[in-house]
Amino acid sequence: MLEPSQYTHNDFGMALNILLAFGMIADIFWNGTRLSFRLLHTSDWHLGQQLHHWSRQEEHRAFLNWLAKTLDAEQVDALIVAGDIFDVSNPPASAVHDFFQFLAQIRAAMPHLQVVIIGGNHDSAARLNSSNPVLNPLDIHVIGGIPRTDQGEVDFDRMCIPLHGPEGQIQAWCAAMPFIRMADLGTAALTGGDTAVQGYRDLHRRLVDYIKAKAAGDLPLILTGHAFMRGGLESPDSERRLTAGTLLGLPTEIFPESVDYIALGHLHRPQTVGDQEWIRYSGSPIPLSLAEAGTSQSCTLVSLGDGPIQIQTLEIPRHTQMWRLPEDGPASLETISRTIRKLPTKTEWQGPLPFLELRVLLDQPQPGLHREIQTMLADKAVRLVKISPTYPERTQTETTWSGTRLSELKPTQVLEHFYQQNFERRPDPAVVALFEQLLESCHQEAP
Ligand SMILES: [Mn+2]
Repeated sequence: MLEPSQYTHNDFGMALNILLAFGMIADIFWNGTRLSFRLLHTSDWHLGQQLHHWSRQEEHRAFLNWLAKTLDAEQVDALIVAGDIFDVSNPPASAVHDFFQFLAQIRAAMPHLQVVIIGGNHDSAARLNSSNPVLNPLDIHVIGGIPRTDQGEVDFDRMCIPLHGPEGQIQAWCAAMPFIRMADLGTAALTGGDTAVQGYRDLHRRLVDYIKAKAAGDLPLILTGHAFMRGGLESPDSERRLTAGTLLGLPTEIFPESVDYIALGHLHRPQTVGDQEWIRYSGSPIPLSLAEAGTSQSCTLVSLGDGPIQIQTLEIPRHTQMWRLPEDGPASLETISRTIRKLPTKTEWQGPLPFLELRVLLDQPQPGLHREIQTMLADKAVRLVKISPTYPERTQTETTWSGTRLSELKPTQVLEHFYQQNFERRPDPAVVALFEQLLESCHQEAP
């Protein structure tokens, strides 16, 4: 027979065990219902970019440091970089170094973080893919261009990436669609219009169908891509315009409806596509042109779980200021020189020297202007990017390029000027679109 005290002890012990077991079940259930997966979406880093010959490396490094800290602080499970990792297909060694340095840094600091990187129109697909033998085993997935099997078929399996939670279980799937080149769609798509749209739609649908067939259960599906969507707010000084055949901008109907979040790259200003919150451009992490100086840069943090998807933008601190002076528009040289006098000197200023654009109102081109302004700026804490002249008496339609450097013009502007001179009218939009397509293929074929 049991002693009363022992009996009481056992009784309590059993009750405690039952409570604990119940608690564990409740905990599993509770955690199960609030299970969430966090991904961070960024794009268009353009590592190696120069702003009118000024290096952006310091800004890029500051961003990558901020990103590494943010991934850790926000307990992110997957990082998605939606194309244009590098500014050019053959980036400088210093940019490639910074890219690998960053990947090594986050791999060491966050062992469970997964990384998905797709190629953009500025990237060389082959060059990005070349690091895969080293990066893949580290759970860093690089899809430089549309992968193909030995038989030349699209390799959907390579574009379909399971995303794991901290405990290793699959919590979401990523459909990683790199920038689609016209050659990926076949010759029929070159005519543009519906055939091209059909080509894009087919590729996305087949990829999503492939994942649905492979994935067990009803897990969130994220799609990442690099494309110009119709109605998007462009930043023409830093983006190379993308056309699909003669089509400018793709409709959202190319994406299957069953996707939970679409992480896009290409446009440099953060924006949603139409009013669809879940189809989004994260934008570039630094302003890539003077025109983007007034836009703030951000990354997108997405939480996926059983409840509705949660989207949050994380503003990226501006490392280097970008001044476009005078702020209220072009002004006379006299006003400009007053503006310059008010600028801080190098001894007064702390931190990176701001970039400067000066907007000058001129009656006629002034050959010595650049030198004159540089003399005025000698001890000022700025890096002169550009002097933008405006001639008030000229009409908007008249194009005059005296004093304009060829490097300041877009190839399309040169075409338009040439066309105007030879045919005395503006080129047809279809001609411009074909020219842009030709230009894009030249960029892609560059080594
Ligand atoms: Mn870009």
